[in-house]
Amino acid sequence: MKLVLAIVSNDDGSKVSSALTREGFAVTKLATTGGFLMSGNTTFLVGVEDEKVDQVIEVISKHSCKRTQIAPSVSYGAEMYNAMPIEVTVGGATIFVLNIDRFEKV
Ligand code: 2BA
Repeated sequence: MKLVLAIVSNDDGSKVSSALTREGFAVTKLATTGGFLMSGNTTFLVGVEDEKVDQVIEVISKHSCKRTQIAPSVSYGAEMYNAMPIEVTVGGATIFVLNIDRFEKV
């Protein structure tokens, strides 16, 4: 079994969530914040059998758009640098696939 952990833009969160649910996957959504832009994004946890991982990634990528965003200032840890605004490309989705040693529902 694998855990697919996918970070998507808040703008795509509902579409991704609906599509995964429609395809029959169990999904948990977390409200998260990107460390660089400090803006909200959505993180999905999807536990699936190994052979379904590619299908999950396909659904997520189909509904996650690449977009450009302006980072008004650059933050590194607690310090904030008022540098020139820079344009960054965000998404579609940042996806991690983790091995699951054990899965229980009790
Ligand atoms: P943020 O950390 O807010 O990053 C937003 C976008 O800013 C990134 O898009 C990337 O294009 C740019 N960026 C991030 N860190 C940067 C840096 N140190 N210098 C210059 N540009 C930087 P994505 O790569 O598509 O990432 C979207 C969101 O996915 C991130 O939001 C973060 O929440 C998450 N993420 C991306 N890579 C990650 C990783 N390796 N580990 C954990 N979370 C990650």
